[in-house]
Amino acid sequence: MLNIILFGPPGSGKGTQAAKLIEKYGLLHISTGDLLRQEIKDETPLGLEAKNFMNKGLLVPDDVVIGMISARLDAETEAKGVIFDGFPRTIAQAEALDRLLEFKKAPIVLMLALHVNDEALTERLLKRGATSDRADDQNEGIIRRRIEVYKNETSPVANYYDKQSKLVNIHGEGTIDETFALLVKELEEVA
Ligand code: B4P
Repeated sequence: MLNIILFGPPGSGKGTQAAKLIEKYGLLHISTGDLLRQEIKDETPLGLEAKNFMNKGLLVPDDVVIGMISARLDAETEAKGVIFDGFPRTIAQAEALDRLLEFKKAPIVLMLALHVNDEALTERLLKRGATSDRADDQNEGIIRRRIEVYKNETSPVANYYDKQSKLVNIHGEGTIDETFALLVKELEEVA
């Protein structure tokens, strides 16, 4: 199984590139952001809890997200591989994912980490906020907090996979197609 993590700060292109990669490689896309937004839309208890954190630019608690991923993976038996988008975002989530995949004997093959400077991230997210209903993209203060949370809580996850020799850094400041080409080049070596 080709299990891959697409990693990077908010606005670095994870969701955008995941959509293109699943089309090319026929992989399953699991985005914790999308799953959480669906829970919010459905007004489930999980969604109501998550909304409080997401609208402030904070991470949703690990136990909530890990439980959600575990249920999603259990429901999946046929996939050729999974692109994890926006997960794991903490070391606790990374350890939990390793345990879940060890059980399935299908470990993470690669972490592709997108790098984009803070100003470009803020600009991209404000642009999306102007045309979408995502509350977390509509306020510059909240966007800056998400970037800070990424630096403090999420970026150590890259070191976790680097120690397993699975981290590949990708320049993410080019166009969507340029970044896609860089990702494909890395994937061709393991696919
Ligand atoms: P996510 O849904 O993961 O959202 P995101 O990090 O903001 O990035 P996304 O993938 O949507 O956007 P992209 O960069 O593709 O998380 C939202 C919130 O959910 C988190 O803040 C947190 O509260 C919660 N959450 C999710 N997962 C969690 C977890 N595991 N643990 C705890 N909490 C969790 O695109 C952004 C914009 O940039 C788009 O408009 C796109 O068109 C544009 N863009 C992309 N690439 C571009 C390029 N190369 N050039 C120009 N524009 C580009």
